[in-house]
Amino acid sequence: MKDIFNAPFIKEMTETTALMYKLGWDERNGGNISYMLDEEKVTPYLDTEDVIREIPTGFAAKELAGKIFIVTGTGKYFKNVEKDPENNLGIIKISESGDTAQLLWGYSDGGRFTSELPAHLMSHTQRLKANPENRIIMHCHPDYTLAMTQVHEMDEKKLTRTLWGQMTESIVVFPDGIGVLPWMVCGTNDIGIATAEKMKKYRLVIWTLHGIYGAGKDMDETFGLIETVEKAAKQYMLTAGLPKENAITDDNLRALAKAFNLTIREDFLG
Ligand code: 2HA
Ligand code: ZN
Repeated sequence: MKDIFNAPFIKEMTETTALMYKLGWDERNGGNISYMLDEEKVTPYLDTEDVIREIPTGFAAKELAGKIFIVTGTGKYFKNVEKDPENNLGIIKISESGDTAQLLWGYSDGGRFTSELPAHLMSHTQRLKANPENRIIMHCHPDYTLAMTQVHEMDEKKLTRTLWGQMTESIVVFPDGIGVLPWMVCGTNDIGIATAEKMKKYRLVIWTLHGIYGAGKDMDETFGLIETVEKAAKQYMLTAGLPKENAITDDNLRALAKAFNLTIREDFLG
């Protein structure tokens, strides 16, 4: 067996959590990431039949039976993942019934996966239907996005249009727009179901007064989606209340869609 501490997926998790912490997106135990790993990328490092312990998932993730994920731990700090990945991360395999996660590696102090596992697994299920290449679900609490949820109407069309209007790159990066949930209790199956419902249509979902979810085929795509929303939200918050001299028009957005061959949510314009 190769040394798992050299596995590319461990490096991706430690580098990404460290970067997110430094950006201020993941205070204390805030935020979580789940990354679906193709079995052949895991077997050089781990015997995927060797189960350390079984942990109930709290719901039946049947469609993900046999799938392997590396997931941040509950109560763990992104700040600490890089210095102790084996305690702060875990590799789990979803059982046949979907209601148990078989721990293959990690959570070394007896811990378990993020409390947001329902939202993650239900979102993986929906995003895989939309795009079989989807691998990552990422959740965090970026400042400007969060601030915006206090002062902007939390309507999907209006919020997306505002963010598209903040900078030229927005619509190029997220032409499919942003789903919005009202404030809800986090860590529950209910918020998981509601998030996954939005993930049928969107790769980005904002939880009002809480944070953001992103989905993508790899870390760069997923991180890039959230980073771009956060940048646009920053523009909004930096200029909120100031008189606007210039603005991106619907026609500008249509021109971008044409130039970049984007399938945009046309009904979010006008
Ligand atoms: O895991 O961010 O939503 C901490 C959270 C809960
Ligand atoms: Zn959160």
